[in-house]
Amino acid sequence: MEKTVYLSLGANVGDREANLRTAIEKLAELGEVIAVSSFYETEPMEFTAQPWFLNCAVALRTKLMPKLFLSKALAIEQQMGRRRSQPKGPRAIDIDILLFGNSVIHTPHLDVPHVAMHERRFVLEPLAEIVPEVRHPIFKRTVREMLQALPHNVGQVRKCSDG
Ligand code: PH2
Ligand code: MG
Ligand code: MG
Repeated sequence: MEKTVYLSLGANVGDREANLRTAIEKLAELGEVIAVSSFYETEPMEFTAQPWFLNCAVALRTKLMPKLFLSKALAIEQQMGRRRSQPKGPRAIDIDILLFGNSVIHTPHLDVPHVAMHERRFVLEPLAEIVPEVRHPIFKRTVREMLQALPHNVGQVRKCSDG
């Protein structure tokens, strides 16, 4: 069965825009890319002593099961030179699964919905641009509602170009 998966992509090392575009091209091999948000310049969150990120959201129709999709997304990160040193630190590319249809998945290597998506402006703002009405399967809130509920002062994001 085909499902729509929503992804958050981020880069803050190297040519950030080229990295996002390369990742989107590679993701197109895992299914049909149906929407890409604008690219957003975003303030680093959680681990703050690092360069600003470029983030975007992607919607993709896929026949792959979540675990296989995850391993292929991680393989793309590896191919693109991602090395895990500092947790939440600088990276050439990060591909995070936000939502996988309406699935709720809790395993040691994969949690869907993404556990922090509702707290992150750098995730919700791009996602709201492409699918404001999609609903979080646990909180039952739409992306737009989650974005509106964020405190105004956390995590600056600036829209820069179309994805
Ligand atoms: N990713 C993180 C931690 N902090 N901050 C921004 N602005 N964008 C990110 O993609 C990001 C982050 C962990 O993956
Ligand atoms: Mg991440
Ligand atoms: Mg990640």
